[in-house]
Amino acid sequence: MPTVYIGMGANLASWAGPPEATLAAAVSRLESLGRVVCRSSLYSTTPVGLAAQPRFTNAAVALETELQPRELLHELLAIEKEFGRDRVAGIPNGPRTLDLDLLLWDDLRVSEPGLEIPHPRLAQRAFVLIPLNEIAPQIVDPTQGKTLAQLLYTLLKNGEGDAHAVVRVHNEIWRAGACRDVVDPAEPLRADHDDRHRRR
Ligand code: PH2
Ligand code: MG
Ligand code: MG
Repeated sequence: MPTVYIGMGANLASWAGPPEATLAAAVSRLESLGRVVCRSSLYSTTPVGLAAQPRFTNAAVALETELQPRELLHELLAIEKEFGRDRVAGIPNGPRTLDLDLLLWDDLRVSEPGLEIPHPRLAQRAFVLIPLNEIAPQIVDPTQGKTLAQLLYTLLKNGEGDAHAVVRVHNEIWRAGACRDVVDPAEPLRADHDDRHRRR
């Protein structure tokens, strides 16, 4: 089944509570779209693009789903709305109750109005790459031909390494779990060349 990586972010409270509670509740909603196979830790991150706003809470999850890209995008926008996201009143890069971004979808590349996969700013954003690298360091970004670990290394080397920019936080409400905790019974049956990048 296809695996989709989704970036999550919030810096305003929603009806579910503070950002970390919103992200936890949003994962429960994502479970209705497929199977959430792993989730990163929570991170407190310095706002990028517009400085005068609260710090963000960011995370990344992997979702196995049979939905098509447009269908999933539609569902993600609906979930954002459920948690109070107002795209009409909101300002670009501004504060929000919930942001759900399609980051990667296996080897798929889509460039259409309103839908771009991989996410076009993936490699420039530590608040995306650090959580994503935590759950999927070996995944290859098909536009760059590089693993997430390589992209993160390059980003940090180029001076995006501010210690306060992306800080891992612990919260009881959130249960992090890397993909390697998930046992895939089909794994040993896959052809070796297919398997090589997945081995852990
Ligand atoms: N999202 C943005 C703009 N800036 N900054 C941080 N730290 N985290 C975000 O999720 C974020 C941002 C637009 O989607
Ligand atoms: Mg978004
Ligand atoms: Mg975003």
